[in-house]
Amino acid sequence: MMELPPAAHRVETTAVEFGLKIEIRIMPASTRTAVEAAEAVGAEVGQIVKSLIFKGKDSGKPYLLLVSGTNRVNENQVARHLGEGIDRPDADFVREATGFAIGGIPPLGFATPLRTWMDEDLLQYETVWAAAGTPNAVFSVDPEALRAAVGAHAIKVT
Ligand code: 5CA
Repeated sequence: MMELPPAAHRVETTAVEFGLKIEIRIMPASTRTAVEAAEAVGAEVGQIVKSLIFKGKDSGKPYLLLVSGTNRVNENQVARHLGEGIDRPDADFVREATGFAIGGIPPLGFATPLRTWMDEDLLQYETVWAAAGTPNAVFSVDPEALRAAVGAHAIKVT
């Protein structure tokens, strides 16, 4: 197997543990944003999984939302599912909660598991692409298989 950067290797190892079949690709171009990732892999922006961290307003705890690249999260809508309001945390909080840096946050591979929800719009695609731990590493996956592997509920986020 190709040698992966340590952050991408953590994603790979977790996928294997979860029985999720993924193939990580290290791209020559940036995949830091959903638009860049879509360009790099030749997919629609909607097929890109944004792994977004939110912070519970009451608990201060992190939540992971897996969101279609074309969607903007309606925080009030999502709060109804989470049971508390949410804020967007700063980059330090995201790093602390996930162990990864913004631009490469993956949907799995965390030292401490994150409570995770998935944008139902991702499930319309046969294949989606998510970050694999670095700003130029991605992997493709069947969205339903990803949802099941991470134990996420599918919800409307918009
Ligand atoms: N690799 C791509 C596609 S998979 C990616 O990670 N896209 S992303 O959308 O999931 O990650 C970028 C997101 O990080 C942005 O949508 C933005 O919401 C968030 N972000 C960017 N800068 C900051 C910051 N300074 N603090 C908190 N969040 C940030």
